[in-house]
Amino acid sequence: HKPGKLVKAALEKAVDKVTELVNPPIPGAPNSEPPSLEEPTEPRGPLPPKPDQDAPETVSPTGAPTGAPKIANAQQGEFLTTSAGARLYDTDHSLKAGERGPTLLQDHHLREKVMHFDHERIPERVVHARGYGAHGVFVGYGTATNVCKSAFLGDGVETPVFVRFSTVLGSRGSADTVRDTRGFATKFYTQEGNFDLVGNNIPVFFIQDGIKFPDVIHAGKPHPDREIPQAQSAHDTFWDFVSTHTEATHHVMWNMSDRGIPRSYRTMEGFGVHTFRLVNAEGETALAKFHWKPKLGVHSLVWEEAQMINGIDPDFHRRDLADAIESGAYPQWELGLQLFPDTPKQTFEGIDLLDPTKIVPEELAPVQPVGMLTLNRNTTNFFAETEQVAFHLGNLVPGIDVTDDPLFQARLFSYLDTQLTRLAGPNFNQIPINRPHVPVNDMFRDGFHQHAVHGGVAPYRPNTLDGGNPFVAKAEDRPFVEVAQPLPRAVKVRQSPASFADHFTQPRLFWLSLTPVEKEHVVRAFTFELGKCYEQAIKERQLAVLANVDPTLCAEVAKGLGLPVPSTAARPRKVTPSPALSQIGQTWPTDGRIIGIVVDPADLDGVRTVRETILAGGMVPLLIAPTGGPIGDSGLVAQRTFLTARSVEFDALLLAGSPPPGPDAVPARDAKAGAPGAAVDPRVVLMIQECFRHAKGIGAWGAGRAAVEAAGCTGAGVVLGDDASKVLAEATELLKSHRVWDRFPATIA
Ligand code: HDE
Repeated sequence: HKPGKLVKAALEKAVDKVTELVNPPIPGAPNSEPPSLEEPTEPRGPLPPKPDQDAPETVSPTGAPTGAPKIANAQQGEFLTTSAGARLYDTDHSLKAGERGPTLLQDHHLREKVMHFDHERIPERVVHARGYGAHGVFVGYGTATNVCKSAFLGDGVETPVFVRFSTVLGSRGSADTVRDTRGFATKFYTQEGNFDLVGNNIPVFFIQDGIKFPDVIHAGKPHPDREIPQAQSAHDTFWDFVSTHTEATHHVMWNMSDRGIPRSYRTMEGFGVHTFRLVNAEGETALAKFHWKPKLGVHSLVWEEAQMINGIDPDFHRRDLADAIESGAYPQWELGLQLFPDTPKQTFEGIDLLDPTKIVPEELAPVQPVGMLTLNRNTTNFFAETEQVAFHLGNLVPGIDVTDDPLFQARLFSYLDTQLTRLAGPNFNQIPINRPHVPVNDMFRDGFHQHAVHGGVAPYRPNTLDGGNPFVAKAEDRPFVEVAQPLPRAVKVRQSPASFADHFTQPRLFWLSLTPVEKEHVVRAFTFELGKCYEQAIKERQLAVLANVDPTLCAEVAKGLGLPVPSTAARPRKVTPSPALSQIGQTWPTDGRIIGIVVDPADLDGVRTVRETILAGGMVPLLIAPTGGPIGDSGLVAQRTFLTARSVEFDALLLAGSPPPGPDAVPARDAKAGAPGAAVDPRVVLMIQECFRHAKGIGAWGAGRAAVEAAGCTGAGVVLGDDASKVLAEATELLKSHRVWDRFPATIA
């Protein structure tokens, strides 16, 4: 046993390896070779970034362009190094006293590698932890200039943006399609500094005063004893809170509607929620609410579908957004303004504009388009961009100011404060994704994670030593100036205005504006959520709240829960419905919609034509075959197999054949030999039945019709024919209305 010899041998081996690595000529050229399954043995230039990805704008920590190349493929250069730049010869073996000996403390690379890994995670956002972002551009129409002097709203002005969508309650690794509110936060990198519009997909909020935010979030988050349930409101603490805190009722109505389970981020509206104060070049003010209107319309999942997706594809929404951008189907939203005169009362048609639990129906104040947002670039690095982006309502530009909405005011504190823990210090605006695209001269110095090397000696004002720089801007230099808003004579109180006490008129307005199918979904959502509560008293109290909204709603939910209708029901208030709140009744573009096509390799008639027509129509065909690989000798390739496909991935399903059970099929429980359906793969039968239950268009031609018959699905939205193109045309027509609404039982008037 001679350890000295062993160490020597290991050293010799290592030296050989280093010589091997250092000596060969380094090609450095971009990798143009075909992909190889072998591990590369020589250093080579970095792979080019994907065309739809690009690193954030490279500007210095003070915002000036550096001229440096974008670091799209950072750290994929030729040699692995330590963080101090020393080249490494081995990263797979720790330095040991002999092959079987103890690890040496001397091993800097081991310690550094593990140390860095140990600290890779930062605290997730306390709310909106799960999110997904993308880059894009906002183009102003110039239509807002009479009310708002912000340069980015000017005609044709292009402003880079970063948008982060999110759920509220779930933690970072939770699923996308839970029932929840969605965040819709936009950072505009304008020429007058960053403007952050940090909104939601629901136009009202749970609370009227920011001091209640910890309460509502503590109630909605999982129970503190067992940390169950994750990412949902279907539990006792949530309903305990909202049933006793009736100002949440309006928001809860939206959550329990189809808005709580969007089909896609691309098909969600966005709302600034609060009323903002706009200022024009003449100094005149107006009150305004911001709206994002998706070009594809507002569409949702159905509850069973949403629940299935959470298991089958928890990344459903982020995948959908990234795929759409990658394929060039850039999602678009039009920014619109509802405008109101800035009167001392700050109300409009009797609606208190400072109350964030109230909307102003679009029929009373139309949404006026002021610009278009297009998301056209995926992130290069999720952590660097989506995780590190820090939005803040105080990031305002000339022309847009706050109001005294007490929720808005509290948020102005929270969004700076939270970053101190999450991004570990006060220099988070130096992180590339947060940097403005204009010069920054903030005179803030030092602090954790300071990236700037500030020159000069006088970071104070007034100074003479640095030539008096930086100077404060004069009016013509377009500084941000707070509106000199006169305040009424007041006393300091912990109270809300009387108008904030009406918690039921608008929830009723929302309910009455829905179609019967949408109402049915609201009833089922309430019944599901309350059905998940254990405490009887909570269910009864929430029924009493619903009785104040609408007697039918209350009675239907009570029926589902098996509880009596409360005797306290108030007399229904008179409200005028707002049809604009319903998601049903129009037709929309079908861009980026996904159509599954079940293919029987033995019978491929029409498949190619149908696939090409779908592509030409801007939709996405997905071929589903019994096994992977090429489909017969058609030249087509299966994108899904009966094992990997599930109905929830498609917006419509076409059947080009009735494939018999594939090699890995497990017979359906009720598929007795000889029974109809036994001849068709049971997973295909299931796919058809699920699409049918979820009111999706189903089309079949030729032999495919036998599969639909085997599934026992007939009636509205099931298109059977002999001509593939005709069947597709009809199915696409159905898709324009999003779902085959007639298929849902309409039991509520
Ligand atoms: Fe937020 N909210 N919020 N919020 N919020 C945060 O900020 C907070 C509210 C919204 O993608 C946090 O950076 C308080 C309304 C979105 O990064 C935190 C109050 C609306 C996002 C915070 C509210 C929102 C956040 C957590 C009551 C819709 C995600 C991490 C006064 C208009 C932004 C962070 C992103 C994030 C606090 C109310 C939307 C803790 C105290 C109302 C979309 O600062």
